[in-house]
This record gives sequence, structure tokens and C-alpha cells, in this order.
Amino acid sequence: MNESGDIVPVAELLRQAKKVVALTGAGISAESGIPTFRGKDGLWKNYRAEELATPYAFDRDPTLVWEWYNWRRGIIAPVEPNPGHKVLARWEKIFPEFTLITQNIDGLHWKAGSKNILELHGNIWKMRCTEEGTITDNHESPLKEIPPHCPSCGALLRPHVVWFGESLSPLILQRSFILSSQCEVILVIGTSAVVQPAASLPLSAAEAGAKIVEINLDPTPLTPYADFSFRGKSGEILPLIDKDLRRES
Ligand code: BJW
Repeated sequence: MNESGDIVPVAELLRQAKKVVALTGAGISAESGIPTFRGKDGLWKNYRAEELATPYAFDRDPTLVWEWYNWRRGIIAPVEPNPGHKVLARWEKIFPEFTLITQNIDGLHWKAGSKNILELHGNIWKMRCTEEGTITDNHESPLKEIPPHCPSCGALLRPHVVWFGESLSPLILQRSFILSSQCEVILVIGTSAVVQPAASLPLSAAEAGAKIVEINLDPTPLTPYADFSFRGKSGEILPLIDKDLRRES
């Protein structure tokens, strides 16, 4: 593992690569002002995940769960993508095959201009009818009605996100594993790498021969498996790698 934080060999690795995957987590949006989940200022320091991000919590108290999402939508709505998001959007244009797999539901990668995104855990700006399964875009913030109801059938709407104990979209998950196992480099950015099955993607990439480049403020369970590990802010490190890529390309 290279923990020196040396940009040059990573830029060189990327320069040779045709198939690149980036897996992002809450850390990439932290510099835009969105709290992460775990850690000292994490969203779950004050709210217990089991109380809010589970289907059982929603069945028990949909109003409480929607109030939490309404609060988070209010935080996310005005924020802008940071330099980390923007570099990933640019890389979609320079690599022959670049796939962005995100655990984030904040929509900031779309806002930064990325187009080829696999959202593993859904999107906070979408709602799903609990009866009909219909998915609709909804950018209202604050929400006028809590909990909101389906305009077509009157049933409860829920956030179109993946809670603990729920399955991820099989199509998105399968595509994520296939692309990870085909890439030459996987960048793992701003995730604590503890939530499954997302945390297995870098390992399946490595098993198939890919190099792992991790960018995180802190070490994670993935760090021992990383070929290159950068300790720092993704909004600073990604632009440095990008600058080196531009310099010699
Ligand atoms: C910076 C930075 C900066 C800060 N720059 N870095 C196999 C084994 C064990 C358990 C399981 C398993 N399979 C399934 C499970 C159960 C469960 C699970 O994984 N539990 C573990 C916690 C143990 N998984 C599930 O239930 C999943 N479903 C599933 O697998 O279905 C089948 C199944 C079910 C049950 C049993 C078996 C099979 C679903 C997981 C859904 C996760 N949903 C959430 C909420 C989404 C909606 C919402 O947002 O409200 O997704 S949980 C939350 O965690 C959210 C995130 O996407 C996800 C990951 O968090 P992330 O992004 O890593 O954030 P943090 O805060 O943890 O980390 C931030 C990192 O950034 C830190 O490391 C910082 O250092 C760093 N950082 N600033 C760079 N500027």
C-alpha cells in the first residue's frame, strides 16, 4: 500500500486506464455542507439509524421519518457540488469508460454534471407510492404535507431510498458488480466502507485485478486492501490528481 499521498503514481495509473469506477459515499458531499452519517458530526450522532432509516420505523411512525427527511432535504436543497464532484463529472468525459457508483442520495453528482451514475441507495428527491410503487420526482422543500400522500391513489408516499434490511435494486447492484469486476482502477471516495453490499464492490474489483485508490479523512476497513491511500479531503485531493492528469495528457 502507498500511503505517502503521492499523486504522481496514481495519475500515471489513471493515465494508463481505460475502465475506471468511482465509488462515492457521504464524505464527498461533506465539503458542500452535508453531514456524513457516522463519525463525530455524523447525522446519526443525534438520531438513531434504527429509529429512522428502516422500514419498521416508517411503518411505526411515518410522520417522524418524513420529518427527518424533510429536514435533510432542507439542508441539501441549497448546496452546490464541490470540486470533488466536479472532477468526477469531468472524468466521465476523459476516460473511455467511467462509471460513478454512489451511495449518496443527495443528487449532487447530477448537479455537478455527471450523467452515468448508479445510485445504490436511491435519491432523496424521489418519492415512491407504498401501494402502487410509482416513483415520482419531488423537489418541494419544505414539504407542504407530512407525511405526503399519493396524488393518484391516496396511499402513503415514502422516500425512494434504501433502508437497512431492504434490498438494493437488483439491476443497479448487478451492473455495479459487473462494472467493478471489469475496471482497472476503482477509486473509493469518502465512504466508511462498512455498509453492505456497497462495501464489497472494491474487493470484488480487486479480486478481478483492479487497483484500489482510497481517498478518506480516516482509515477504513478497506484501507489494508488499498493500493493507494490518501488521507485528506476529496475536494482537495481529486483536483490535485486531475491537475496532474491534465499536465501530462
Ligand atoms: C471524507 C470527508 C472528506 C468525511 N473527504 N472523506 C453483509 C454483512 C453484514 C451486514 C449486512 C450484509 N448485507 C447486508 C447487511 C445489513 C446492512 C449492513 O450493511 N449493515 C452494516 C452497517 C453492518 N445492509 C443492508 O441492510 C442493505 N441491504 C441489503 O443488503 O439487503 C439484503 C440483506 C438485508 C439484510 C440482511 C442481509 C441481506 C441496505 C443498506 C442501505 C443503507 N442505507 C443508508 C441510508 C440511505 C437513506 C438515507 O440516507 O436516509 O445509506 S445507511 C447510510 O450508510 C446511507 C449511506 O449511503 C451508507 C454508507 O455511508 P457512507 O456513505 O459510507 O457514510 P459514512 O458517514 O459512514 O462515512 C463517511 C466517510 O467519509 C467517513 O469514512 C469519513 O472519514 C469520510 N469523510 N469527510 C473524504 N471531506
